Amino acid sequence: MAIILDTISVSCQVTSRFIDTINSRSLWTGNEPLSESDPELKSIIDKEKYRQTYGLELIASENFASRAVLEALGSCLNNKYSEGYPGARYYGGNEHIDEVERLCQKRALETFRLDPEKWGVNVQPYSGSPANFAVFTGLLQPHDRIMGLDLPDGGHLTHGFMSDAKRVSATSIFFESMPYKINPVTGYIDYDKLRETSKLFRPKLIIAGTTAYSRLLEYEKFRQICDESKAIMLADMSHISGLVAADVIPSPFDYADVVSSTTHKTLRGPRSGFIFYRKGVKSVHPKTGVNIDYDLEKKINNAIFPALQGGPHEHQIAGVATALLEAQLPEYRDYQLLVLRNAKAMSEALVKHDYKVVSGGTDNHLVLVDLRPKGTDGARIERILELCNITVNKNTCAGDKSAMTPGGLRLGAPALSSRGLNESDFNKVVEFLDKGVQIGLYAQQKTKKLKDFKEFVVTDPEVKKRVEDLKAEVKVFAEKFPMPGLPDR
Ligand code: DSN
Repeated sequence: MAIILDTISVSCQVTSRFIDTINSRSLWTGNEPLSESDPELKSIIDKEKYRQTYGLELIASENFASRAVLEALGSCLNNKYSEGYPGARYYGGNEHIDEVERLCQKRALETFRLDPEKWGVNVQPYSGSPANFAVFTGLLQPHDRIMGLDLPDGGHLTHGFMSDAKRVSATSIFFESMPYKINPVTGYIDYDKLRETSKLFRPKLIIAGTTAYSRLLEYEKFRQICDESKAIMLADMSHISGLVAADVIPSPFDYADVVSSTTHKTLRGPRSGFIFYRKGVKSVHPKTGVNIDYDLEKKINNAIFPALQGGPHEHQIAGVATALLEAQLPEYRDYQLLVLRNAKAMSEALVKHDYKVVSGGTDNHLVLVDLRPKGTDGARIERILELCNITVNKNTCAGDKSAMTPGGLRLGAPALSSRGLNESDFNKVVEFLDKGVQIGLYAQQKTKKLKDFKEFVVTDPEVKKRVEDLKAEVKVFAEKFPMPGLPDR
């Protein structure tokens, strides 16, 4: 009997503790704001918002999406599975999702001024790398040959990067890749060499696309070279799609068979991707006179789903749809023209401050600075600038051996142009950059290895003071410019 009473008593205590816990806070309903439901995460997000707001964002592939885009991203569309394509899904309840995806497709074609009879688009790639791999999966057989701009010369990993030691990118693991290069003296793509090597290599696909190249691509030359090697021409316009949308630089659509892109760089949308493909009549059979159609649509759609991806991220697709509507506004064209002017101003100011700009200037949204003549490298200067809340990324320059301590910095104008900075503001930005480089050179004199440098810059009192001073100057400057998408700072 005593044992039974003891057991009942313990069980009552546990129950009462459980009820106390429930009473001490309200039940989780799923309707609590993030600040209540997860204050720890909210405070990290707030710190990131502070960093973005009070710093200078110069990473060439980043931008600030609009409030409308962020709203679409945070909408109920996140909740829905919709494997398949509009009108042919593997889940019920996709009536409105189909509307979203069709709207995005329609706006994508409109934004890039494409005839829906001649071009189609898949808006489901999760981002740029999956988009490129889907193109290869759909249009090539394993071990088919690909040529892309080498990573150290300004190409992307997915364009087939291999190091001396190994095949780094999946593109080089599952396909045979051979790079083309820039001319190290001029900094421009060496089209003659590409033509010569493509005739020997006979690739099935050539990529016209870059991630760290400040000049315009000569799409007509790519087309000729592709025709000579009977290669498919893929233009990866990820970096420049906003400039193409606004029609302020030449468009790859006049020449390419397939065009891939991310949607969050110059385009200024959410993180996502798309693939455009030609459709309709490709040629007329010389003997029979019968039309021969492009066969890209089915291959690319099947590569995205079911071959590579599962359910499309329809909240991202909705955000892309909104960004594409914004891209059709007259103010968007003004913005992209500002990006071009600001990048040029940044490049000219750097030259005035005695920096070596690769290729001598820029025709697009970015500038590649070679720091080797200054006796330093991108890794050290990236770190110093980061401490001062100026965000850049280290980048290889032609001839570099290491991607961890490359000779250059890649600087882009899109994000700060979204905050309304103009050319004279970019002159000021270059003054900040130069001050950061001077701090880096001081720290470099006192240290040998990168590891020692990194330790020194956060412990040496002289460096710490100079960093704090520059960071404070950057804050006062940056807070003058509003943050799109984050109005309640
Ligand atoms: N990571 C992107 C860039 O910074 O260029 C490309 O995917």
